[in-house]
Formats: sequence, C-alpha cells, structure tokens
Amino acid sequence: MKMGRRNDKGKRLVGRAIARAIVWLMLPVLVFLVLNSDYMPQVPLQATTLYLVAHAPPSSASSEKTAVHGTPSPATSKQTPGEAPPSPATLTSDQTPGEAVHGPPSPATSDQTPVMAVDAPPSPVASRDEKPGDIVGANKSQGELTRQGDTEATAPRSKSICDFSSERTDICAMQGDVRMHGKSATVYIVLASDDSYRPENGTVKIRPYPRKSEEGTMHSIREVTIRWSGLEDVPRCTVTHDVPAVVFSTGAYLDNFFHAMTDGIIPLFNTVREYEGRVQLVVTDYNRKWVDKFQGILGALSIYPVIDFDADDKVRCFPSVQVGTEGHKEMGIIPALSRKGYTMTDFRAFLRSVYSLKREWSVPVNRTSSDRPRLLMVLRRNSRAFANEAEAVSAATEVGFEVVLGAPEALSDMARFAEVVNSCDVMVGVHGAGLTNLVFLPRNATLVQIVPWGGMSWGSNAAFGAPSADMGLRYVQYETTAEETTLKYKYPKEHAIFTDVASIKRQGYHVTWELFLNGQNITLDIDRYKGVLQKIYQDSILVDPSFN
Ligand SMILES: *C1O[C@H](CO)[C@@H](O)[C@H](O)[C@H]1NC(C)=O
Ligand SMILES: *[C@@H]1O[C@H](CO)[C@@H](O)[C@H](O)[C@H]1NC(C)=O
Ligand SMILES: *[C@@H]1O[C@H](CO)[C@@H](O)[C@H](O)[C@H]1NC(C)=O
Ligand SMILES: *[C@@H]1O[C@H](CO)[C@@H](O)[C@H](O)[C@H]1NC(C)=O
Ligand SMILES: *[C@@H]1O[C@H](CO)[C@@H](O)[C@H](O)[C@H]1NC(C)=O
Repeated sequence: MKMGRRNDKGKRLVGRAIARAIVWLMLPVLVFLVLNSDYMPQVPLQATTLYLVAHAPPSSASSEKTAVHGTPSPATSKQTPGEAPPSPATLTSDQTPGEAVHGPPSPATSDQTPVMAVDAPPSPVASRDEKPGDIVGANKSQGELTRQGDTEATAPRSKSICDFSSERTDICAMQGDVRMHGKSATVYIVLASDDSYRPENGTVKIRPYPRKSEEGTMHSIREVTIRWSGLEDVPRCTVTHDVPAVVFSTGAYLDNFFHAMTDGIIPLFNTVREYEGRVQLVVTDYNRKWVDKFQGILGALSIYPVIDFDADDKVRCFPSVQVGTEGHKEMGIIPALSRKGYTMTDFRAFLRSVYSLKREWSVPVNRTSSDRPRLLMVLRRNSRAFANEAEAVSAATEVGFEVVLGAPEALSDMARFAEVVNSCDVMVGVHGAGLTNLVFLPRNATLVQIVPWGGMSWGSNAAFGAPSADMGLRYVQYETTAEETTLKYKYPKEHAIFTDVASIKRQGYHVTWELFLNGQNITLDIDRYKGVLQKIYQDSILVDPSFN
C-alpha cells in the first residue's frame, strides 16, 4: 500500500492533498531502508550520531490515507491485499473466557483518524545530511563492541536511529553508552563531545505500544523519555549488561488473547528473535498475567528474566537499547519491513518449537483407513455462542469429521490447547479472541470464521482472514444472515438493526459492542453450514484412485 504508489504516481498526482499523502507514504520506505541495512544493531560506533526522523503527516492528510489502504504494494504483494486497517481490533477485543474482564475495548473505531506521535519528533533537518555510506564504511567487527563502563574519559560515541513514520509504532534504537532508569522511565544516551547531532531539547518521548493511531489506547501507555546527554548529566551505572535491551509495554489490551499476540508477542518476536536469546526484555506497564501466560515464548526469546521497568530503581547500562517493538499489521509481519526479513512462517515455526507441536502440515486423510480429518469447534458461552451447538456438532460429524470441542475453559490453558489446535485440520468459530489460536494450526489447515450479524465482515477479515493467508492456512468466511442471529427474537424485521446496520454503527462503538458483539448468539442454518463443511471435507481427504 505504500510503495505501490510509485507505479501510478503520475496518474494520481492530482491535488495537493494527495501529493502530500504520497510524500508522507514514501518516507517509511527511506527509513526502512536504513533500518534494514545491517549496520543497525550491535555494530560499533564510529559514525556520528545518526538521527533519522520522518515526520508524522499533518492530520489533514489522514483522510487521503484511508483511500490509499487498498493499493497493493510491491513490498507486500505476496501479502493479502487487505492491509491492516487502523483498528479492526475493536471487533475482536472480546475477552477470552476465563480471563479478566476488561470491559468493552477501546472506543477507538476503525474510522478513527490516526493520531500521530503526540510528542512531536525533533526536527529532521540534521538527519538528511547524513550519508549512510559513512556509516557502512565504518563497520568493524562485532568483537570491538565492548562496553566502556563508567570511565569518564572514554565514553563511546553514540548512534541513534528513531523512526516515527510507522502508523503503528514509534521506535528509537540507540547504541554506545546507553543507560536506563526504570522508575523515572528514562533512557539516557551519552553523547561524546564531538557527536554532531542532538535532537532539539535533547529528548524524545515514546509510548512503546504498537497501536499508535489509537489515541485513547496510547494515552494509557507509560511514556518513556529518551534523553541525549553529556556524561556529566547522566546517572552512574549500578548494573552493567553486555547484551542489548528492548523496552516495550504490556499495557492496554494485552489480557485479550488477540491483542496479546498481535500487539505483544508478534512484534516482540520480530524485534528480538535475531539475538537468539541474548537480549534483555524490559517491560513497562508490567502485566504479570501476560508475562506468566507467555513464559514459554518469552523464555525462548530471551535467556534472561524479564525486567519490570516501572519498579526498577537501578541504573542499568547497555551497549544498545531499543524502545518500542516493531509491529506491522494485525496478526502479521510484513517481511519487507522486518529487519531480518522474518515471515509468519518463521513465527509459526518458532511457536511449534516452543510448544513442541508435532504437525507442520495438515495432510489429506486416507478414507479407507479409519482416520477422519479433525474439526475443532471453538466455543463461546455468553455471547456469540452457537445457540444450536449440538446440531452443529452432529452436522460436522455426519459430514465425516472427527469433531473436537474447544470449550472456553480448555482455551485458557494455552500450551495444552495449542497441541489440540495443532492436531486439527479445520478450526471453526465465531469471530472473537479464541480464533487467535489459528497461529497453532498446521499449514494447509482451514479456518472457518463465522461473522456475526452487524456489518462485521471487513473487520473480521482483517483480524483473522487476511492474516491466515500469510500463515499458509485456507480460509472460509461464513456470514451470519438475519435469520441466523438471535437478535431476531428481540427486534422486529423492520428494525434498523436489520434494515440499516450502518445507522446503528454510526451511533458509536458502544452501541455496536452492546448489540452486535455482546448482544447476539448464532443459530447456524444447519443445511447451509453442512454445505460449507462438505466442501472443506473434500479437500481434507485423499482421493482414492480406485474410485475413479
Ligand atoms: C563491513 O562488514 C561486512 C561484513 O562483515 C564486510 O563484508 C564489509 O566488507 C565491511 N565493510 C567495510 C568497509 O569494512
Ligand atoms: C523544546 O523546549 C522549548 C522550551 O521549553 C519548548 O517550547 C519546545 O516545544 C521544546 N521542543 C520539543 C521538540 O520538545
Ligand atoms: C497444501 O495445499 C496445496 C494447495 O491445495 C497443495 O498443492 C499442497 O500439496 C498441500 N501441501 C501438503 C503438504 O499437503
Ligand atoms: C489408503 O489406505 C489403504 C488401506 O490402508 C491403502 O491400501 C491405500 O493404498 C491407501 N491409499 C492411499 C492413496 O494412500
Ligand atoms: C447466549 O447464550 C447463552 C447460553 O448459551 C446465554 O447465557 C446468553 O444470555 C445468550 N446471549 C445472548 C445475547 O442471547
């Protein structure tokens, strides 16, 4: 959606507003070229401070931005065209049963104007003069990267790269003599006297959570201040680490399994996997439940215990620190934007190794042996439940599947449930956080998402449909009709709920939540459901040549 603009630029250069949007959209390309080159982390510090800032777009440009969303980008052409919308999260922020109820999710809606970095980044002027060649030319071996400790005379020269261009995250990566004091949420970067550049006022502020465009969400995230200072102005190290640190937030919605993955784990994997465990994770807005739940994954990403930034009164010194993780889109990674080119296939292979999942592939079953393809029904209880669950189960059995039920209680033990999911070939469920378990499905398995009544097709697809393609899954979207929702027992046929869904949604997110997300169960039309399953079944069994 970004670079694609280049191809038909001429045609579209109509009107200043659009031109401005294009200019803005090109900036990330420049920045990511820098971020992608391998002199970024862990490289010695010969060059002068590099400070790259792409300015957030003026808010007036944001309306054009929406129009740009559909344009495919060469960088992401292998991806599903449906690039992550500003916030389909709103449709998926239901709680996994058994987890704490955080109330309805943020009122931020998908048509919300993205609000860019509130703390205006410093002037980008200096960055543009930098010649990346200088830095590349100055590379030295890894071994030269040793901490200079606290010795005043030999402070290493520092290098920093900040990127404010992404719609999802702000990031600063600093190398040299970098210190942090968690309690005051401050990261210090020590400048040598001949470093050429400091940001205006010497500070940058970042809220390290990848939902930058949602103002309400971001407001709840603790702000980290990054301060460029002379050695005389920084606190002395009380602990010295010899590995990089990454600071990120576990606040906002991370109790919700969808957000735990899409805002937490996936960006973290993308950011720290390259260190092969030799990286210190530092967490602000410390969410103990999230840390506990994902202990297996966190332990595989870092061999060190997680540090609770907010409670930490030590002054920790690191050879490099990154504030913010690199989130690209809902439930996904865009390989072209990933510094190491990670893909969702890499991520899923990682999950399989963490949870010892056996199956990489779902393969067609031989009918003449007694095996049957396995179909998992993810169940919900209080809303968006199957009102005719028993019939739906019988239907799937009659079609030929071995049916496995994923009750809400089972879902709360993630590691165990991951094995169940991985043993299945088809997963069926109503739109909700439970479908996040698709990350554990073997490749070529099929996800069937049942979209509740209420104009939720687009958001549902953005949350799980489009991401499933990058995961090598097959995807079927089953749209609930007005006949299949239990709303029909509460509202007459002529009600706007059925005749004018858009007018209901215009009343605000809270109404949508109450009515469509919290307010309905689903009575599947069994004949129609069976038809959908029959097709999937045909693809799940071996065609026996002797039948031809
Ligand atoms: C920088 O390092 C890379 C890989 O270590 C090497 O191929 C390249 O020649 C080096 N460049 C310079 C200018 O030393
Ligand atoms: C720098 O400080 C001045 C004076 O305190 C303030 O007006 C200005 O907004 C600050 N600039 C940034 C980028 O924070
Ligand atoms: C996965 O599905 C594709 C497309 O249907 C098929 O060509 C391929 O053989 C399948 N892979 C395996 C391992 O079954
Ligand atoms: C399916 O299983 C039967 C009996 O075990 C076997 O004879 C047959 O060759 C198998 N078919 C395929 C295509 O593997
Ligand atoms: C959905 O069904 C459950 C029982 O399975 C019931 O407790 C709940 O009230 C129903 N919700 C709605 C919105 O009808």
